[in-house]
Amino acid sequence: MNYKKDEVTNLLNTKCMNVFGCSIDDATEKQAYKTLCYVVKDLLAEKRSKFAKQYKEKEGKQVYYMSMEFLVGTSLRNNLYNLGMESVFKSALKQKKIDINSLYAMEPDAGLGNGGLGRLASCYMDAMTSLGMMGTGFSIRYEFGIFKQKIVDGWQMEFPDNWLEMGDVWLNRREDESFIIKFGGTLKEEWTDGKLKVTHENYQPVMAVPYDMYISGYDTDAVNKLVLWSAKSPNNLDMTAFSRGEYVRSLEENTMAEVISKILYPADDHIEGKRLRIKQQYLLVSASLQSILLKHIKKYKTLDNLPDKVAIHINDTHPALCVPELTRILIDEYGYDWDKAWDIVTRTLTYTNHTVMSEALERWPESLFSAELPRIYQIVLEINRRLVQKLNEVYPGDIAKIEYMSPVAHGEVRMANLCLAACHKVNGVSKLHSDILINSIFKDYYNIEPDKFTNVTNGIAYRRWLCQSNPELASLIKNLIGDKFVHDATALEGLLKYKGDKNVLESLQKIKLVKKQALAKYISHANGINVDPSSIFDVQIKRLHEYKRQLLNVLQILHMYNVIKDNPNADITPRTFVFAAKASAGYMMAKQIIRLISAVADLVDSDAAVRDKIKVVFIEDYKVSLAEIIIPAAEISEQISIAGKEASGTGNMKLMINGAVTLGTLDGANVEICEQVGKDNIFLFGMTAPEVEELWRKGYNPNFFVTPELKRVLDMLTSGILGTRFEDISKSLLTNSFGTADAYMTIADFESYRQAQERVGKEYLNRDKFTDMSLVNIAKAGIFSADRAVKEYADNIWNIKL
Ligand code: 7GP
Repeated sequence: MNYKKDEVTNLLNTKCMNVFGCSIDDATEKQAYKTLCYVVKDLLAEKRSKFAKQYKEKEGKQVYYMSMEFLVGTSLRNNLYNLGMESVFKSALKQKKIDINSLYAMEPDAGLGNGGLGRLASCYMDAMTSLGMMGTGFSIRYEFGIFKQKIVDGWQMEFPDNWLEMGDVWLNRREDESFIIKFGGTLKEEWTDGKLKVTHENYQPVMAVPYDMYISGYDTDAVNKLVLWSAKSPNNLDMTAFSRGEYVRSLEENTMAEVISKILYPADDHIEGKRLRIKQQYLLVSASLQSILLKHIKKYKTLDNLPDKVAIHINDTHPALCVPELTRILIDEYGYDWDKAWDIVTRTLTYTNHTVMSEALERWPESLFSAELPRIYQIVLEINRRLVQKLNEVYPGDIAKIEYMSPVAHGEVRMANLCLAACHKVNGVSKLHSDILINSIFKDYYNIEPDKFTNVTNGIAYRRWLCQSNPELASLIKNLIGDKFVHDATALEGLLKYKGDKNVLESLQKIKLVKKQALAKYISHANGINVDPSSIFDVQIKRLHEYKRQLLNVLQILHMYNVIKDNPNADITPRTFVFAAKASAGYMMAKQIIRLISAVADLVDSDAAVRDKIKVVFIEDYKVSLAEIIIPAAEISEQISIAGKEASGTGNMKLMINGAVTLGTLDGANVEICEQVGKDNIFLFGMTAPEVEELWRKGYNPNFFVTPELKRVLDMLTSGILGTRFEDISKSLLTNSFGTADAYMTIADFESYRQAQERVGKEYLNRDKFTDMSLVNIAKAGIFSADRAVKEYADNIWNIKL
């Protein structure tokens, strides 16, 4: 968009006057922030309306991306950048003595997600828009997003995240496009004219009210929408109860309804089978599908062509109720018979799996499911009956297999099986992960319908993670290879010709130092610790989970501590270990590990012989906007999950494109990162996925893998040297009563990790060689762009021509 400074000033003044009754000169900082957001939102609205009109005329196919999570982060800078208007706004505001950065700093993160899965959804919205696709995201307008984390005496404490206070500036409420969602109740069945009619009675109605958030893309005519549903009681107040003086009861029903969209469940890679959660899921699915179908029928006067015009994507199993709900709407509301409805359902829906962790596979007790969603339950039973009939033909008499594949069995409804049975495409999120899906957990489905399964390796919105978070690096790259990479990330390969170029390496080092200084400043402010920007910045930032093995990292730090204690002159390259991670609120072991990290940080810091060599920092409240500060400063990217468990990882890609070198196992997308950069430009260690499997098969006893160095470290967990005795952690690693100790093979991989860390320290000393590695990582990161990933979804999964 092309606006001059004066025009921008006018826009700001008019908006400020309209909303706050004062000119921008007299606005408070909060008013200035809101004014700026409203102006940007208006610009997006204008673009959106043009885009939607053009699109309507084309009658192309569009995608609806259903996800219980979108980890949007902040939008202001991203929108201005994408509109190409950052500098004109900056200077217009500067003229009014307002620093745009201080307005950026006021924006809260929209933390409507937990971690990788939610952030991926947001990266894909960005990419769809940048590619000019018509794509709509659907989720829930949680009043409280992912909790705010504080660390008190080493313990994680959770506090509510009231993001709407300043974050609602981006939302447009569209009350008149609300839908009623029916919970509970009973079913009445009647036969009329040889047809069974099911009526849902005595249900509790809840109104789903949509709020739109515009999603911008880079240098594109497109503006897309993320639609967030909020739950509301359809009856405002029970006036009879109110007039009888029963104020509280009169409000009760409202509160019961509204609680559905109150808060995001803070669990990732595992589930909480709670009643409220299934209600959230059904609210999302039912409201979104009702809205999609209504729009479709208005435009095309039929739903027969739904699969030709619409792809509905199920982001992990959380929105898996799309399967029975779409079937229900087609049958109950639009009069389709089963076969025709099922044909439309299967050709419209697609599904991505994001984890192989068994505790994350969603299953609902049949009793809860049928009580909350009686009609949906009935449809699920019918899907199940028909499927079992079919499977009996394919696997006659193999009851165990058929049961394993069934959506309903052993008193449970299993959401993944529902998706596998209904969706015409199913994908994993990295080559290794997709292979594991077809060779193990989804093997039986793969055997009957191999063409259904495919892979799309994850990608990131790299313009946010590189160009916006690290403008210094982006501008160096522009000077070296031009700006093609801003549209096409694979152009970054052009950097390879600067391998070994002293000047370029020096510039890269300078930029890294600037970003490390910025992070050091943040740390000093947030943690009151001074870290040395010339030390290696070694970061592990991700959700806290045992499979991700933050514990392996800490144990190795304790080992380094011992090495320095034994020999204060030991040849150790100074290192700053940075951790940031939220633990799910009820996950005790994860919380203990955070406590251990804090204890190790204190131990190291209290020791004069050690603290100049190593520093350990746990930065609290990890979130998108914090990642944007940490990632550009990182030099070592810790991706150390046990092989076979991290579906892909996306932090690994963000770190790589900022020049961090991966220290990792051959897990998830690390495998493909290694393919890209070659073994010389990554620090690999540990068992491979097949080796892990083999060791489990043979029987794993961690006690056989404890080296003398490790023994010393493990003893420290319980000796009292850390202030607290970490008995639980020690037991989880070593007590092998039922062959269950060390479920993530931290001990088996320790020695190999220790050696890899030693290599890191040594190789860093040759700064030019290390920076060369860093350069190769940046150059080879292009393939991990979300633009590439979304193109693959469009081509192979959604069947959308770009
Ligand atoms: C994550 C995976 O753990 C991570 O490896 C992957 O990169 C990311 O999804 C995006 O595909 N999974 C989750 O965040 C999650 O909650 C359980 O999965 C449903």
